[in-house]
Amino acid sequence: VEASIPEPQREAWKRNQITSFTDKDGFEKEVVRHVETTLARSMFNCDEIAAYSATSLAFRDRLITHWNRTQQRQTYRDTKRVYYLSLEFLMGRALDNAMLNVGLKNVAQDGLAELGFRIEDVVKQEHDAALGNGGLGRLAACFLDSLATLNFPAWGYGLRYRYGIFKQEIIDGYQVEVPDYWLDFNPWEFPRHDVTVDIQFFGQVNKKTVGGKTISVWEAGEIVQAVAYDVPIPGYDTPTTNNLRLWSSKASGGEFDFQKFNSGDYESSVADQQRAETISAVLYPNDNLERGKELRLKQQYFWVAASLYDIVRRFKKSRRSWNEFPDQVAIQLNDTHPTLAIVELQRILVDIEGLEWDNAWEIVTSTFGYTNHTVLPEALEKWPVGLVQHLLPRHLQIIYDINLFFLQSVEKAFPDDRDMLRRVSIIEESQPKMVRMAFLAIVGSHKVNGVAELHSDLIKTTIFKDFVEIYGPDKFTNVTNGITPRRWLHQANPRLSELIASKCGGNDFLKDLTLLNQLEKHVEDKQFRKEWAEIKYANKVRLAKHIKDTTGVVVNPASLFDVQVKRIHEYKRQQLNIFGVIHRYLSLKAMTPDQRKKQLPRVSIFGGKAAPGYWMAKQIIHLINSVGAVVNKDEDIGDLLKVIFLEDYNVSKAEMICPASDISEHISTAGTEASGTSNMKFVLNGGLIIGTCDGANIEITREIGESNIFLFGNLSEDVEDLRHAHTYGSHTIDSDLDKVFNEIEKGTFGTPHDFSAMIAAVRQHGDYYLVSDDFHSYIETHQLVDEAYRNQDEWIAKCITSVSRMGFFTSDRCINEYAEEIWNVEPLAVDRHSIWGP
Ligand code: GP0
Repeated sequence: VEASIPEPQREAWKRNQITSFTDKDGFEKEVVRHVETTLARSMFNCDEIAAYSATSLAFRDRLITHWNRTQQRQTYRDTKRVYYLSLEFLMGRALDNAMLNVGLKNVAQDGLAELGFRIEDVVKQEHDAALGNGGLGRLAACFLDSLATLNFPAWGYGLRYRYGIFKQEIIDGYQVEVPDYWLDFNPWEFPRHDVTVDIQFFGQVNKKTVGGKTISVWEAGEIVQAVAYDVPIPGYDTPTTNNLRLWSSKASGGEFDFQKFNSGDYESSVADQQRAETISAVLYPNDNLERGKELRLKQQYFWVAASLYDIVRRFKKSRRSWNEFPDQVAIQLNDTHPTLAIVELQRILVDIEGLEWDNAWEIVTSTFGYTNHTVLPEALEKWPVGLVQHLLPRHLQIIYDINLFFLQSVEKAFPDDRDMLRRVSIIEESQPKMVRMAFLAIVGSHKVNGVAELHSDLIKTTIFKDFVEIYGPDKFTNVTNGITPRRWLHQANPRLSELIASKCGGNDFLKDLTLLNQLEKHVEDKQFRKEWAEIKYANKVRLAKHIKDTTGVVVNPASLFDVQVKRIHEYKRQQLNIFGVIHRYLSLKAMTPDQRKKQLPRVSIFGGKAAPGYWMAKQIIHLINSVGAVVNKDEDIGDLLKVIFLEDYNVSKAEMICPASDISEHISTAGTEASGTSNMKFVLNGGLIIGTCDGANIEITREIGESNIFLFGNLSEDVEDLRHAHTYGSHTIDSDLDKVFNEIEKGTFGTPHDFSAMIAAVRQHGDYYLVSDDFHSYIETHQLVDEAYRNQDEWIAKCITSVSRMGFFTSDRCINEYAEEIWNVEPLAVDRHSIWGP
């Protein structure tokens, strides 16, 4: 059925074009209308939640008209689109971001005030959209913001989990996980009950001959329906509003299986329904760890198949030949999670569209790009061949064929190297056999990138070394990560953003972050430094209040705030930090009261979630809380040291924490943190960092200068030898660290047994993460931090200088690099006034 309105009737549509509010009165009208109609309330029962809901609905209406026009424009121009496939989108809150991006926050603030609300309280009613674990998911969210801001025709595709990352509670010093049911009221999504795709699983493959040609037909064993939910993504200071499409699973064929229903098997028809819904029920809460669960593989295929169906359907509308597919479509794989998309597109082209294998494969490999986010072996995805066979029988055949042709070409190029074939095979000949997803992603893509220079070099010399030999170095590239300055400066730190704007010629720096370099000429300006310091202090006061409200501990905002917030992981080394804190505590205890008076007061702030099954990470959380319990009530120590664990670290809390840090910790074992992105957020908010020579820390140092960062520890090129020496040589641990361990073992911080495994990991089990090797240099560097902080004037100068040199780390730069080097797409120029035409 043709849904497009015929030309003669379009006049009426154009006449009745929706106009969005632009001023306070218009905004208020919309809020009142939504309170009284959509929410069926009135001024007699409008609480902050209702005010939040109505404000969101008012902005949502605005976004969706922009969204419609953006889609019309993109369809009309029919240029190449980018599709960003990510199993995680860690979006955080939407309202504040929407208000700022469309430039109407002031209007909303005034309007809400007249209606009886403070905008800060209204904004806080929103539940974070937490469909991600950490860096990888948040990167995807920053990319969406940049893609829209830069007017790229781009879509995100993900899963609409009913439960996002769990809510963390700390009970008796331990992490407890609580489900995050976030969909009760979510004004930011549009269910598209008309956009559905049937996804099949299990079954068998039959050969059929059609017109003299043998084709494979996959007969389904089970069908599940994917339903689209659209989330509008507003660009900053542009009408472009892109789409994030999230798929939700449901039983196909309506609510019930009517045959079962009618034959009296009501319960089992409800059970089928629930089984289907399980697919998109919950986000797997692992960061940098893959656990090979069948349901996870089902999620991956479900999401990838629905997304590709949608992409292909859109491509087909313009009736081009298949060979034009890569000119119209670029698909980026955020890690290996969507790698089945490569196989699925090959299947569509060969089995359904009838293309020859080689022709199809050429199209497939020209379409995909793959981003690697880690070298940690435990995070590299592998699926048992048997499981893939069972769930996706036709896909396994295609994987075997892809592998066969690939290995044949390798054999041709390296005729005498049999071991090479074993090493690079997509199928690992282990017991059981495994499909190596990263290798499949490399073979099926035209570009592979790492996320920081060191990381991109490391993948070329370690895990993907053979592939560089096979394909040559040009297939591998680097795109250093970035962050959106809209959320991570303008939204999180409005006062600093305003101060910066006053020195950089207005808000243009938010769209061209290199304009920050204009700050540098004001570094010596006393008044400017003073205002800068005042803003930092106010942000610390705000965090101190949050600490008091949530933990009961009173901290002095004049202390040095030392922050480490990120997922808890042994490679990120929160244990190094807490051992350092214990060392500081012991030193303070050993001092006379007079000596103590000369010490710099410090607050050590930790936050982050541990994967529910990651026992050691949970022990680290417990140790931090146990140390806090002792130190925070020690009257000898008072303000000199406080140790805080902030519960339930998430995006909205990060927006409060980043602006309040003096120094933050990015202290992974060299070579293990692919990039890190919070390092960028902290520096951009006028905090300094202490870190190892790892990930993006290295490039941050290059940009801001060595004198503005506190680097310590062994280098990545030495890690292997050190580990080898621990295992095969004698391993004497650092003497200061030994004292820390002895104190823990004395029971100073509670039952020593609770922490014995953490200590044994260093003392007895080879200290894989090099905690002891880096301890001395870590402690010394923290002394340098203390000294530097005593000179507030110079400290502030370092902060300002650093911010002025952070232009490189905007995700806008990143997206432009992807667009040019990997996607070959161009932005669509937007004319703010022409809506219907080209
Ligand atoms: C990498 F492999 N990352 C993974 C993963 O499973 N989850 C995840 O969040 C992160 C890296 O650890 C990172 O270094 C990186 O910057 C981020 O992906 C985005 O590239 C954390 O900041």
